[in-house]
Amino acid sequence: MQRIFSGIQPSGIPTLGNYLGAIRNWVDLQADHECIFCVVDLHAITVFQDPKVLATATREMAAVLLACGIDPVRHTLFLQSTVRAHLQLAWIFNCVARIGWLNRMTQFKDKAGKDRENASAGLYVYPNLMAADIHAYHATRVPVGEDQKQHLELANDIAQKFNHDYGVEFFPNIEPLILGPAARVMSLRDGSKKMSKSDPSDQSRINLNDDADTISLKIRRAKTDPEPLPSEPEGLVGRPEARNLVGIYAALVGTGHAGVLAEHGGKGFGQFKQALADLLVDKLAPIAAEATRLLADPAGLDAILRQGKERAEAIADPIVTEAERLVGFLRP
Ligand code: AQP
Repeated sequence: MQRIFSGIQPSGIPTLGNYLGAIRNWVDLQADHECIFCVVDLHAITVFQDPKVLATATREMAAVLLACGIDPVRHTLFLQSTVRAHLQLAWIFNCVARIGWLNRMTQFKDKAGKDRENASAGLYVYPNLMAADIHAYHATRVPVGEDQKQHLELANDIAQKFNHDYGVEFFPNIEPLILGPAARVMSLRDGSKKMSKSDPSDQSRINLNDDADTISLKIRRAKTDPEPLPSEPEGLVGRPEARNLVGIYAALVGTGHAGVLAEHGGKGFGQFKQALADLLVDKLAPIAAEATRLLADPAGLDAILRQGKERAEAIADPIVTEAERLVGFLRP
């Protein structure tokens, strides 16, 4: 059975984008993989987080993951900062990765924006920590959204250079799994921007804890154009907002764009948005209800995360100890 590792930042409430691009696939992968899922709080602080907000968001993220169907009994769910092996290996990888490689990372450029000099050093070396997250478990498959592919290529480059420099075959090659028909969900306010949990506008996204009224209102207010829906996918070219809403619908019902347009082509957005909102409420309301139930029992949630930490350490500690030995660190 192949080992999967994947993480999500507690940088806000998880969104519909996180759900369709990542979490939903994680749930399915549990059937035939050994899965390690992590709330990556170390990654979250590469951009300043208010400590109280971070603590709350970390709990909420864990609850939502469980509510979506992550199984903490058969698989492993834990908080990244509780397993020190991530940091130990990340430092080694900071010394293996080349500055030129990091300079090519488009996500750093996107996240740092124009004021690059003022971005944290952590944001710059974030891909090295991500490589350590995966390699600390010798995971071979990583389900990610399209936007993370470049970081996985870097993780493979780091592994190869480590193996080459130390004359070993220690870290395996990682295979990205880009799954699902809606690999990239876009902002409800701007079809050219990805839906993000840290977007300053709450109206740009559907949060997985939004109630039915909020979901309906956000979809009603979602940006569109004045034309009715086309009856063929080609008609979505140059209409990013329409394409996004059709893509979300398609991902939820499990058909392609063509299937959705065969049913809804020719309709105005008023009618289509109502159908989409109903579908979203149907799929997401049970998740929000279960997350609320889990959050009402903080001790129960902590126990699940502590068990996850112990299981994660049992795998990662021996691997990272061996990496340290290969590097030449003494353990007198
Ligand atoms: N809009 C999206 N469409 C599809 N997949 C998405 N993912 C994120 N946004 C979308 C996927 O969710 C996983 C977890 O992401 P993350 O939290 O580690 O970081 P992110 O990609 O930066 O997600 P956000 O929501 O945009 O967070 P912030 O706002 O903090 O930057 C990843 O597999 C990602 O591809």
